[in-house]
Amino acid sequence: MTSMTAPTSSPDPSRLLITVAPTGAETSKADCPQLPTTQEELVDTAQRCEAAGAAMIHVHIRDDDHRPSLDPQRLTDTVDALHEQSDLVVQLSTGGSVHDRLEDRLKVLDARPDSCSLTMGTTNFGDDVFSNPWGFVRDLYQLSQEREVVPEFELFDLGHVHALHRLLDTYGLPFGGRVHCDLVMGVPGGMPGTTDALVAAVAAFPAEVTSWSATGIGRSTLAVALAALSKGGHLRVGMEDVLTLAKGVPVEHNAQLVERVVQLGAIVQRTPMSPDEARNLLQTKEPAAASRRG
Ligand code: KMH
Ligand code: ZN
Repeated sequence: MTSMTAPTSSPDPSRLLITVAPTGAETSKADCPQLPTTQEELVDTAQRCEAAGAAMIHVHIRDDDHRPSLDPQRLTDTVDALHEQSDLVVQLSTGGSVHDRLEDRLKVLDARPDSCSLTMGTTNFGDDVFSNPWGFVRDLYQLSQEREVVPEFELFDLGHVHALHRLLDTYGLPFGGRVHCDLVMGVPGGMPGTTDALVAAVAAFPAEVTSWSATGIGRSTLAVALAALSKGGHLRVGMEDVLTLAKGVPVEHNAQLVERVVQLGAIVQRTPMSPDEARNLLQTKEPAAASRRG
């Protein structure tokens, strides 16, 4: 894989990749009944968010009791259902929940997603620890190269940006040759959701980075979105990261968060990318014809 070179075509700067992260692993269905946790709810979310302007979905699944799950069959069924019933680029979380075992997180790639999240280091995560030791990062990266799954590098801290330099220098470019990052900002334990932190992280990116998005947790969501837009980045939004539209106003459907950033993008003359444009940007592998909506 080290022989891959980055494609040279430059993406259209007026296009905006919107990724929706609708569920996450940290909020309970009991606390937030509108959180999409069943396959039916996830498909509805994908369809409504695609109609609203999203091009990629970052997926965490739940079990029959709505608890976070990495069940291999359920992951495969979810990827297939999303491919069959939406056009979105399907990105599976390999982060899972803070309680998931590293070996189970590696098996996520068996479900053959288009993309997978790949967090570049261990982070304090509120009162918990989100564990990503170097050996795990390396193994997951090499597995993504073998399985031809495009990673999205999740950067929770400036040190994660430095670790990305080390990874690319040592193991070469990802499958497809593009390097796409997502700054996850405002996690208690990671970098703050501020313009200053975003500018510092972007300035430290390796030269190989071809595209990036950002998301701010909780109240930092709008500050991070505005900072990312002003630096030419893309956006991730969703109930994994924020549960209110304003103080005391709960999100009722993830599509509302997508619609809001479509409006922000319009102010700076950025229009939402289609899923096919996102596939081209990220150079994902074409899903098997049978499993992709025709
Ligand atoms: N649930 C967090 C501990 C990812 O999806 O890759 C990790 C997370 C990152 O959400
Ligand atoms: Zn996630």
